[in-house]
Amino acid sequence: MGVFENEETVALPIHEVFALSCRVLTGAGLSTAHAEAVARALTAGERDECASHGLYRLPGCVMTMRSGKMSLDAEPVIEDVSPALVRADAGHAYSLLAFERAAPLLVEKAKAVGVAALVINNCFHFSALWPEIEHLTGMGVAALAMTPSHSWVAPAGGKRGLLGTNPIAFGWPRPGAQPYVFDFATSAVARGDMSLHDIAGKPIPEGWGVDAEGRPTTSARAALDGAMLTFGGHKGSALSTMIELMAGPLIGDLTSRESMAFDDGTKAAPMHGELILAFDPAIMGGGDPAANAARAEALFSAFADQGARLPSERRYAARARSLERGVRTPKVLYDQILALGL
Ligand code: NDP
Ligand code: PYC
Repeated sequence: MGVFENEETVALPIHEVFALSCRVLTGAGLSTAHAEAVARALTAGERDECASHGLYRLPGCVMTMRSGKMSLDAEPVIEDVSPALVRADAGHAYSLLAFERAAPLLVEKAKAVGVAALVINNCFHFSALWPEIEHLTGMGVAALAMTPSHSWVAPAGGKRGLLGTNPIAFGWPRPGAQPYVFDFATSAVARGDMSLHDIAGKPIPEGWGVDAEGRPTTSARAALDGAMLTFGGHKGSALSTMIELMAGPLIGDLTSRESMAFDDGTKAAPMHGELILAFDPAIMGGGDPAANAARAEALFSAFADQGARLPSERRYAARARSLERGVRTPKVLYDQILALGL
C-alpha cells in the first residue's frame, strides 16, 4: 500500500480491475483493442502492488485521450525493416498495442540472428516496462527496454527539468523460475510515486527534487512544480541521457524536452518512442545454453545466501497474494476513477 498505508481501501477482485479499466477507457472513446491492451497493463500494475503504474493511472489515461492530440483507434503499423529490426508505428495512439502486435516478430528475429531490436514510434507512453519485459522473457529471450518521458528531471549539477524520468528495464529468462527483472526510473523515483505522495499529503525524502527556485525540498508539490532529480547523481544523469539518445534521436523520435513541447500544456502522457532489445541465449551463449543458465542461477542463489533479494521478488510475492485474495485500492484513488462518471 506504500504511501497510503493505514488509509481506507476498496477491495476488488483482479477481474474487476480489468473490467473497470476497460469500461472507463471504452466509455471515454478508446477502441476495444487499445482499451484491452491498456487495461492489461493497469491490471498487472495493480495486481503486483506497483501503485504508481496501476489503477491510479486511469484518470490520467482519460485526460490524455481528451487532450485532442491522441488517436483513440490507430492500428499499429508493423514494418519488417531488416533481419534484426522491427519498427512499429503506433500512429499517436498508446504504445501497448503496438508492443503486443510487434513482439512475436521481435522474438522470431532474435531467435534467428541472436539479437534484434523493436523500435516503437509515435506512441503515447504511460506504462511500467516490466510487463513488456516479462512478456519477452516468457518467450525465452533476455530483454532490455527504455523510453524517455517529459522533461521533468534536472541533469546532475542543474536545477531545471531537461531529462525525462526515463525508465530502463531488463529481464533474464530462468528455466523453472520467475524471470530476473528490474525496472526503474532514472530519476530518484517515478513521477507517479511523487504524485502519490502529493495526493496522500506525505513529505518526500531529500534528494527526490528541488523547488521552482532550485532549492532542495521535501514537499512533493514543490518538487512537482520545480524539478525532479536523477538517482545516483552524475551516474543516473548519464544513464538518463543515454536513454534520451537511444530511444529518441537514434530511433527517429522525440526527446523528453521535445515531448513536453509537443504536449504544449495539455498535461497528456508523454508522446515519443521506445526501444526494446531482445537477446537469444541459445545463439549468443555458444555451445551449452543449459550450463550458461546454471551459472546464472548460481549468481542468483548467491544473493539469497547473504540475505539480499532479487528485484521483482516483492512484485512476485504481491502477485501471489493478489491472485488469491484480490487487490485493495486506496479509496481516494478509486473515488477519482468513479468521479470520471464513465
Ligand atoms: P523503484 O525505485 O521502486 O525501483 C524499482 C525496481 O527496483 C524494481 O525492479 C524493484 O523490484 C527493485 N527493487 C526495489 N527495492 C529493491 C531491493 N531492496 N532489492 C532489490 N531490488 C529492489 O521504482 P521507480 O520509482 O524507479 O519506478 C517504478 C516504475 O515506474 C517502473 O516500473 C518504471 O517502468 C515506471 N516508470 C515508467 C515511466 C514511463 O515513462 N513509462 C517513467 C518512469 C518510471 P520490486 O518491484 O520487486 O520491488
Ligand atoms: O512515473 O515518471 C513516471 C511516468 C512518466 C510516464 C509514465 N510514468
